[in-house]
Formats: sequence, structure tokens, C-alpha cells
Amino acid sequence: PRSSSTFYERYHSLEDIYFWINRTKQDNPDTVKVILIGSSFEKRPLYVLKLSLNNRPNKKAMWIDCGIHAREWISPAFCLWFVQYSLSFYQSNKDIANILDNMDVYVLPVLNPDGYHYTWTTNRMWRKNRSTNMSTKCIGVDLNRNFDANWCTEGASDQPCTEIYCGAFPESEPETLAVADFLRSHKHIVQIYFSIHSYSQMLLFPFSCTLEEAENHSELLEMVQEAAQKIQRHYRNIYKYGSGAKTIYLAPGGSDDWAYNLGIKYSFTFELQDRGSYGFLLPPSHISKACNEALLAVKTIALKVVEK
Ligand code: ING
Ligand code: ZN
Repeated sequence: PRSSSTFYERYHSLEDIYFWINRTKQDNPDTVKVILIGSSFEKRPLYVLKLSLNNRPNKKAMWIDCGIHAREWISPAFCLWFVQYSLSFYQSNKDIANILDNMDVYVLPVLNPDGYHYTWTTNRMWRKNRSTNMSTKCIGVDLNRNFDANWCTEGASDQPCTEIYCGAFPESEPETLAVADFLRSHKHIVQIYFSIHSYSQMLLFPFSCTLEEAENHSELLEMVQEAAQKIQRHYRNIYKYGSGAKTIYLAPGGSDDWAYNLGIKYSFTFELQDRGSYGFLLPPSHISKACNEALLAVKTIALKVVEK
């Protein structure tokens, strides 16, 4: 083809992403570390990339997870995009340098590797993980209903055959537990939490598990509003913003609410492109714009926190 796309403008199989993780570490031995935080139900490794662009002591940190829902392919693509951008533009972009000089970044490219693999081989529209249970024929738990935040109340289901099954108990799933354990042990350094989903173009913050407002609601609202305004100015695209429960729907057991209650007061869920034309099947030709929009939002919010 005349206009060929780069690696980051394509979707990648799980195997390719594991190769990419290894190559990224090898190519950046001083700045990228790979941390094994656990393994999936089917025993696939859960790798986190730690980006540490300088050796300043007592740095804070930011966490980004992608691919908690298997079919949301733009999400892992964003994590790869973010890592590549950070490593490439640290030297030349003032904003990314300001962020990375003040905080390390932990990136989990595929939180739900079993589900992601399943969408590549068997069922493109799979959402949950792939865990089995003696008491049912149905497979999978919705990992974004499995965290310990008003677990399994309205907006989740205790029926294993539904798409929003909350699991047998909070953190019943190895993927959930691995993330929760890592964040518990790093909660004093992690200042910002991002979870990347698609689709519907929304910048969300706690709470999703209740209609009550977070203690710093107005500060969080200002942050996502500024991010949405920048996206509109730069990319002529509209993102809604607000607390999860008021903007999208009541959804207990989500990771951002749990991280918020753990003490990470800047906690967000982004829903990337699009608004439903392609839905989960966003064509590869849209990856670069979708990722640049989300990147602008991440940078806007991270800069606000750094400059506080
Ligand atoms: N949306 C999220 C979901 O898990 C959400 C919305 C955000 C729920 C934050 C809970 C907390 O349903 C998608 N598209 O998965
Ligand atoms: Zn999702």
C-alpha cells in the first residue's frame, strides 16, 4: 500500500504484545523495567512496564491499565502508543518531560490477556476474562465489576452467564487480585490512576458505584473538562465528562472507584473512540487519532497534578 501504517497504527495479537514488551525493555535498558505482577486464570503472565526517565529520588507515580475488557482493542493499542510516545518525545516535548521528570509511569498493556487472546482466535466480541467455575457452564467474570467497591450491587450481576457478572467474591479473579495487590503495595507513590476502555468518548471519574459525589468532585470535574476542551480544540472531537454514575450508568466493582477509595485521589476511566459507528470494531486507520486524543487527556491531567 502507498501509505503504509506504523507498528503503533495497527492492532496486535497477544503474542506480538509480549514480544513488544520484551523488545521495548531491551531497547531501553536504562529507562524501562518489566515487572511481573501476577498471572491470568489461564496462567498467562501479567507484565507491567515501569517507565522511569530519570533517577530523581522520591518520585511519585502514575498508573495506566489497558485491556481490562477483551473486545476493546483500542485500549491496549493506547498503552503501546503511550509508551512509545513517552520514550520518543521525552527529550523534545516540554510537557511530557515535565510529567516524566516528576513521576514514574506504570503501564499494564493487557490486564485481561486470556480474554484478549480469545477475541483474536474465537469470539471478537468477548468482554470478560476466561475463568471457569464448578457451579456453572458459563465462562468469565467482568473484571470491571470484580473490584471491592460496593461490589455486586445495582449495575452488576451475580449471574455467571451475564456480561456484567461480578464473580464469586471481590478480587476472586487472579487479574483483579494482581492489580489490587500491586496498587496496595504502591499506594503511597501512585498519585494518578487511569483505566482505558472503549467506546463512547467519555472522561469519567468516581464514583460509578454510587450517585454520591467524591470528596474532590469539583477538582476532578475541572480536570476532565479541561482535557475535553483541549481535545475539542485540537482534534474537533467531542468527549463527555463527569462522574461515572451520572455520565454513563451505575456500575459497582470498577477499578477506578476502588483505586479512589484506596487513596488514589486522581482516578479516571477513559472511554476512547468512537461514539458507536464502529463501536468495538474501530478500524486501524482510526488508531492514531483515538490515541492522540487520549494522550492529550492523560497529559493534561498529569500536568495539573504535577504542578499542584
Ligand atoms: N464501560 C465501563 C464498564 O465497565 C465504567 C464503564 C467505568 C464502569 C468506570 C465502572 C467504572 O461498564 C465499558 N465500556 O466497559
Ligand atoms: Zn470496558
